[in-house]
Amino acid sequence: MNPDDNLTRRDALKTLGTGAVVLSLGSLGPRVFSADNAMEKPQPFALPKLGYSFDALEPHIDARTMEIHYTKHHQAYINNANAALKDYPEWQALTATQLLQRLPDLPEKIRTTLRNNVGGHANHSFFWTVLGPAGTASAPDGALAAAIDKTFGSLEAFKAQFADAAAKRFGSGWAWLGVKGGVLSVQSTANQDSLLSDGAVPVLGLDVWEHAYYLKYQNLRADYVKAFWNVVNWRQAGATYAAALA
Ligand code: MN3
Repeated sequence: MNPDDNLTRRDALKTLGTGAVVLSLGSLGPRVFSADNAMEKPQPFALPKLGYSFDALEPHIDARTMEIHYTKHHQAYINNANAALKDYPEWQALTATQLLQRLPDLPEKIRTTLRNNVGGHANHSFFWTVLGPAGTASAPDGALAAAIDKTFGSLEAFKAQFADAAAKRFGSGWAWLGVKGGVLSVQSTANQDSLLSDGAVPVLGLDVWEHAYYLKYQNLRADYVKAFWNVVNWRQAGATYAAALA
């Protein structure tokens, strides 16, 4: 465990102890993602730095979509989440990850708002990290590659299952490769629901809201899903998988 985890826990408990809600020691899990991930940062929530320019994913994901998606949509989730938490100091010591892991404990008045907007912040913060310019880390390797082969039969079989989940998600939501109890699986969630709220850890995710693809692909979601494979940062997915097993 990282020494910072203890400090974070102590601070959280101290803060929570003064509020109406008291969490028991150990109820805040260790960090899920690396410390520089926005999902593990203290509040107030803020846009993470993108590791590449808006046009870096062209032609698969266009620059205009990236710019609007990042500066408008993601920012809106952040603004809404921070506004909802403003009057709840006892919940301000938690990270986005911790809030999503504790959804049933959140005050009912702001629970749905946080589910949607902390979820939106976390999902997008995660999504930006698993994208990268074409060709930088174009296939899984190491433990993740082995686990994908073992679980799905082959990388191509995994991609087919993932694309199916992305295609069948009705309306707005996400397709995921997640790990829970050491087991990989393909999932999809509605709206901005997070795998973290189900005790799982996302390894790879794809935003299938229309705002993620409509400018370039219009109604052709399947073409967008196919193009996604060109800009997956498998190195990042592999690192997340390794950390989730540790
Ligand atoms: Mn989105």
